[in-house]
Amino acid sequence: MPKTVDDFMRQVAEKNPGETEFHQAVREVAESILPILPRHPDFAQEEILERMTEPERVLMFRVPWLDDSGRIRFNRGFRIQMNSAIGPYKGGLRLDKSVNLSILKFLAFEQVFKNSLTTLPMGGGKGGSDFDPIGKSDREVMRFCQSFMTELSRHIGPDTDVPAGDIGVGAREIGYLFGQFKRVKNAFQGVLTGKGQDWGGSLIRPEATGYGVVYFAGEMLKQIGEGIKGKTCLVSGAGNVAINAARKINQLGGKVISLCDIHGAIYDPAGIDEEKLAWVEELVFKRRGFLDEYPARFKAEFWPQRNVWHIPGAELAFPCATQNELPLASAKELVANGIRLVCEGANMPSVPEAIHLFHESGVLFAPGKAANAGGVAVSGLEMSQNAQHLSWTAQDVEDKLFNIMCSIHRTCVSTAAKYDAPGNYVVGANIAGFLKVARAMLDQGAV
Ligand code: 2IT
Repeated sequence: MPKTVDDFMRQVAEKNPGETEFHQAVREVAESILPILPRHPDFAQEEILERMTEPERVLMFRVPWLDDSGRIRFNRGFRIQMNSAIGPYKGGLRLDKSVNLSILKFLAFEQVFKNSLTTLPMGGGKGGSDFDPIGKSDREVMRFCQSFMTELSRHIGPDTDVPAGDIGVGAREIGYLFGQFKRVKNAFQGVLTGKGQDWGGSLIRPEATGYGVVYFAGEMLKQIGEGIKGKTCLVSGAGNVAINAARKINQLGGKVISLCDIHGAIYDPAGIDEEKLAWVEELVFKRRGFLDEYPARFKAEFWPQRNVWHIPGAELAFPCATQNELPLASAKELVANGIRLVCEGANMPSVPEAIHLFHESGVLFAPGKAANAGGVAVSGLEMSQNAQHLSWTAQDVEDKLFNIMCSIHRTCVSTAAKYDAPGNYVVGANIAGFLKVARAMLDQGAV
């Protein structure tokens, strides 16, 4: 008798009490995988899905640092080494005050399936800290990163675990982390991705997640004989993913009318073109400012403490901010306003009820683990370049990124069709991501 999703989730919840985001991510996968286990009795017999929900290793550590006044501060550091069946652990580091064990386990779990979909040999991991970078000086961020890496350096390596950026970790933080790793290990190694271009980074890595999301949406639209050109788009977020998704939408002839951050949303009906995006990029990453400055510079409306989903007039939506940023009420607004496609740039931005509504309403929907895989895919390409001690041109990397996104899209479509859920990208991504890892786990025995 196959387990029901509720039975399966009861066990997961008992073993991981209170970890609501982790439960949410596991349930979504279990809903896709449990129904297919009768077709793959080995996977059920060997408890593959059950084992996948148990991290191979969880590291939690104290991160002490001195603030600018000389006062001692400390945060909690984490690295979840979730699954190494198909390659070294790979996944970002997040610095945000919301970080806790549940958030990082959900992200690490998602990363396993996402990395499997990229076609590259990468296992899944995630890490970070509840350190809040907002309002911290450069020097404080540096001291934090150095302390964090002093501990993390014992547990990572180019063939073991290769972290990268995520929310709150960009070029600046990767630089400080890399410098400290090199110092304590006396080794110049490709142990992080997202590095600076002068010291082992890959061209297009900063753009990759956002570009990949839009390439994926383009492939979805191609299926119905359409494209990005001429489409009005809602984008949420104002970080690396949102900015570069907006940039690619512009390049492909679409129009972006929104962005948002922790203080609120902007609505710019004329379109957020490349000049405006360059200004936002400088605001966010150089001046460390917020979008409430936008209307003083460009003609736009600013809604304090609102998300972007109530804004009418768009056909495509790209949630590129954070988990659960798109609640059911917002999904209802999107559907009522005639949205036709939702393509996730963030990890798990749509709540399960929102995804359900999109499916019911005939809205094309792509989950983050497929649509935002371009970021980690180009991280994989950065690892290849490091291993070969050479670097590819921007055009080379972008062509490879495009081909990988097309391949992920094809895999989702064909897998969904094969397992009786045609057009369902959630089912396609979950099953395809699962199968490769599951086969590897089966081959490798009880480890
Ligand atoms: O969510 C993600 O895929 C990332 N934060 C990027 C991970 C990576 O290793 O590039």
